[in-house]
Amino acid sequence: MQGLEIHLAARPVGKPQPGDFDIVSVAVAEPGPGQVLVRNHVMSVDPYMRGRMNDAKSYAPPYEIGEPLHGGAVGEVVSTTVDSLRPGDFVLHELGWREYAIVDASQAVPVDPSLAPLSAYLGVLGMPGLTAYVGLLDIGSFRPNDTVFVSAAAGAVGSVVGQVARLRGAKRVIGSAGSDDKVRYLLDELRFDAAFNYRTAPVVEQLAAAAPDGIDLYFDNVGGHHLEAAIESLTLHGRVTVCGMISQYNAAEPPAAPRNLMKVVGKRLTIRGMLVRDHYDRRAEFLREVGAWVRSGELRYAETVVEGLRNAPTAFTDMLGGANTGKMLVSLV
Ligand code: NAP
Ligand code: FER
Repeated sequence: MQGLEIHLAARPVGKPQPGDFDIVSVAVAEPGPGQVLVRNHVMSVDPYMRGRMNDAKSYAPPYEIGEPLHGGAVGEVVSTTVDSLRPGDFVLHELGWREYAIVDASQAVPVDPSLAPLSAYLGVLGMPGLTAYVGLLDIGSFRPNDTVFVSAAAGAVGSVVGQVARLRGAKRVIGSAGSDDKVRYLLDELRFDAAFNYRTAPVVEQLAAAAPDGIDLYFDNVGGHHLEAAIESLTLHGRVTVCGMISQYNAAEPPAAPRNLMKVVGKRLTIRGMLVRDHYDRRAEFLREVGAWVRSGELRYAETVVEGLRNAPTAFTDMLGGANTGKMLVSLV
């Protein structure tokens, strides 16, 4: 039996191009001792993958040229050499970007398709949802009555940040996004108090108008002018969770902003970075609270699903450009 996988052909310069990826047909192997063969049903494309395509030392090692890419995926166990996993079981694992994966059973987390759709384990109830939950509550020290601003607010992480803030009793939740449709989605579906399209006018002006009394907490997914604007609007002792800076992931030049970091001093701001890998001890609590809101419909989520492994590189590049509302996913069956 043959299966397709996506290899890194070349390190992208700027925005990834189709030639940076190879689509390769390989023979599907049998699982060795302690392994399972998984047929992937759905895989994730995530912003951090852009960083791993560069040959730069970072918190995660670079992808290798000529090797398959990897990342979160959910699939069905086809054959197994272990007693703990049976054919037909569904598992979450880290060998996406391929139709079939040989996964060490120790690296395969069983998921229950009757509790939530398989895709949810890669988004709202998965790594991005946990990032939002921990980043808001623990890293950002969210308190009821805070005014919260989140960028990339219509995305996988941002949409959970804004809704958890609302459900936990924020005074005001403000989001920014890159299209008028996304702004409408934030206001009408996710019930943000205010939202704006950062492409239509300077962020600093739109944020000041949306938050006349300032913001207490900024959840940064974007960096650059968004961070600069947030520093302007933050109140005394305000807090920033630095989750990501996607405006820089394809950039070849250092960012032009923020230029106002000295205001961190006078305002006594706290700016704290985070990596979700440090916080899996919070997963059970996260699933309890956010899972209940998802089941009750109080917390909504969207997915943008691209079909077929061949389209995964385009899905990835389009996600970096803002084509997704909610989590960007690739379905493989
Ligand atoms: P996402 O928000 O679902 O998708 C990325 C979005 O970023 C796009 O849809 C686009 O939406 C926006 N974007 C792209 N370029 C932009 C720019 N120049 N300015 C403003 N917005 C831009 O992705 P996600 O998975 O939820 O990730 C969101 C952020 O969280 C990223 O920075 C990611 O690296 C970070 N993250 C960090 C951790 C951690 O552990 N630290 C874990 C997960 C994610 P628009 O249409 O609104 O532009
Ligand atoms: C991202 C997704 C995940 C990201 C970072 C992570 C900064 C971190 C994962 C980890 O904890 O290793 O988009 O961007």
